[in-house]
Amino acid sequence: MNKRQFLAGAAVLGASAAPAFGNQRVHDEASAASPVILTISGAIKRHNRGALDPAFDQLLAKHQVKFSQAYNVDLPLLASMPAVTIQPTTEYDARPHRLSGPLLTTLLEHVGAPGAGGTQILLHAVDGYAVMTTLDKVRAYRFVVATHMDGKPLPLGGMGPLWAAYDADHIPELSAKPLKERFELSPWGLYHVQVIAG
Ligand SMILES: Nc1nc2c(c(=O)[nH]1)N[C@H]1C(S)=C(S)[C@@H](COP(=O)(O)O)O[C@H]1N2
Ligand SMILES: [Mo]
Repeated sequence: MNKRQFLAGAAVLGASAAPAFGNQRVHDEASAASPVILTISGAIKRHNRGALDPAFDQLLAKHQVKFSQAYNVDLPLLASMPAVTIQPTTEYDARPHRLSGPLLTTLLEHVGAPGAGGTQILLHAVDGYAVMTTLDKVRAYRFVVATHMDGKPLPLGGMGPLWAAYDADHIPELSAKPLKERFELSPWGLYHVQVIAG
């Protein structure tokens, strides 16, 4: 894919800032034992943190993310959700690898995202890579928020800690394409998901 999408993604983020929630009070979850590894913002009903803090939400702020409330996700939360395992041929070494973690739809339901198929889902990675897709596609591709590859936790600096992935070998419209063209919608280093009502 054209990497100018990096900038396009940033523009989308800026343009679709969450509406203000007035004085509604939101309490951060106290003294969580595990670091937040994913922030979900936008059109969701559940929140466990307040507005983006430009002082200390440095990476989000650099990527022009804006929200007045959001949902913090840590590894124990992901681990508490039913895990699925897929075994796609990855484009990096052309071999099948076992990727496991909860379905993205499970996570979206947890945070009270809309169920309409046209709901837009922006997947945003630590390197600035961002792709927009729809809930219809997230369901059809059975997107997994992978935490593990071949039984090992995905490292930050590699593909992790989270990799949005799908079993391209078993999705006809993707398996028909060359390996290098199957994974545009598959950001590694996923750290922010924005939900935009369709
Ligand atoms: N975090 C992140 N994920 C990404 C990308 C990227 O640049 N950063 N590129 C996407 C695209 S367009 C493809 S085709 C595959 C492989 O991209 P790469 O060869 O640039 O790694 O990963 C996808 N996931
Ligand atoms: Mo690509």
